[in-house]
Amino acid sequence: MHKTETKTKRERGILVGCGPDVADEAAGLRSLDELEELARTAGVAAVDRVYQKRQSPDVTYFIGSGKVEEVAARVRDHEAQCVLFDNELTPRQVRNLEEKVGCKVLDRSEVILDIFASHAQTMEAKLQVELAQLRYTRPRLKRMWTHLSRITGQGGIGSRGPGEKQIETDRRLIDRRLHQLEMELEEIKTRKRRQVATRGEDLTVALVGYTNAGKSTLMNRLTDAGVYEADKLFATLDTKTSDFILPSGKRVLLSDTVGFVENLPHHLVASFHATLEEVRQAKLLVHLVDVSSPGVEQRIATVRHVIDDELGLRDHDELLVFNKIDAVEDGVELALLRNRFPAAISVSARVGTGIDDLVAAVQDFDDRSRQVVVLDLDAGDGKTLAEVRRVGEILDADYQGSRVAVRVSMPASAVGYFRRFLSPEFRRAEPED
Ligand SMILES: Nc1nc2c(ncn2[C@@H]2O[C@H](COP(=O)(O)OP(=O)(O)OP(=O)(O)O)[C@@H](O)[C@H]2O)c(=O)[nH]1
Ligand SMILES: [Mg+2]
Repeated sequence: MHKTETKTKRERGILVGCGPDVADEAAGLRSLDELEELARTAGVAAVDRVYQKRQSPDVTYFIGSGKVEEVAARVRDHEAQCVLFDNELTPRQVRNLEEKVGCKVLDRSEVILDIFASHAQTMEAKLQVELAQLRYTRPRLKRMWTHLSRITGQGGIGSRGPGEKQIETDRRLIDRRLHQLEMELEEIKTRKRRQVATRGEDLTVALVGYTNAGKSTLMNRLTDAGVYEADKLFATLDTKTSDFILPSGKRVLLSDTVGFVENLPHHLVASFHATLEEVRQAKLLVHLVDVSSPGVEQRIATVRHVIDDELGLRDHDELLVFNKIDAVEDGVELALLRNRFPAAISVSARVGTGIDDLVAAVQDFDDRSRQVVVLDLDAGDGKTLAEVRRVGEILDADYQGSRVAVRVSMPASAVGYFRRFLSPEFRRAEPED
């Protein structure tokens, strides 16, 4: 109840961005639009913005000292309570800036962290947010202490003694908690990995994409998951898995998960590895793109960068899907995009257009892909062995008395046919109804 109260009372904030050259300015301004959206989600109304073109950031303030004065003046004019920087700031820059502008200064990472903290619902999400917060806070302890000393009226610059000791203790406490969180999350990850291993006969698919692309809406269209969909950034922070059946009768386990955003702080992605475990284990990634948003290509690149580099899943198969085609005109821009990404499928998760094409593409992927499974057969069952040989390629066979464990690579779509021979680790955990 408290939360909604504070959320409705919006703080006023000034947005600040800084980029190197003219060519970059359009992207910089678009990024500021997104920061405004992030701010709105975090409960801050952006009342003004300042953008500076600058070759390299200033060590003391990030922006030039003249610009700092300008920001300070705007803070006074608008009676703003915070200044939000689109760029990553060092703890020292934050401290220097706060002194000059007279209100709190946050960078993009902190804004995103704030949203994550207020949207985290489940235990897993909460643990991950805490991990990200602590990882962010640890190198900034000094700044926090300095603030504290300023507020309490003692110390300030130069009185380092007790502060250092306090930082030492805090750092030790943080390290202990960090270790504990990492252990708990590792356990969750291991548990999930075990669950996924028992899904041998189903096709695992993960929905990935930029935040607000419509992943949860598509999830609800394809399955009866009933997940939360909303026109806000990072509405989903957990992974939810639900199923639907392909025309071939094969079951697809579809996972909806947290979205990505440009300049997503690295430590945040790292903290969400437990939640992203389903993405890691998926055979196919359905990469959903909101084509009604600005900077579509940039967003595609951002998501691919997170998947390839941050998560290290370069080898995963991707099916690119353009969403929200109901919200764009079928004009030049869409034609250019289709030209750039000819394999992409166009859908509207909200209206339902193109969903059949999407399902057909998933079916097609399944028909084309191969899977390695272990079948547990009666050594004398020549008929089944012959069938296995006909559809697949036997990699090795392990004879144990009258039984034989055959490791075989076969079309993924054929696995269901042999389901009663699948060795337990490849079988579905729950019984079929
Ligand atoms: N016009 C239109 N809007 C859509 C479509 N699909 C989703 N939306 C809207 O886009 C907004 C975001 O949808 P979500 O499904 O919550 O998006 P998400 O990708 O799960 O977002 P996060 O979980 O916040 O990352 C909602 O307001 C949806 O109603 C579509 O096909 N057309
Ligand atoms: Mg969602």
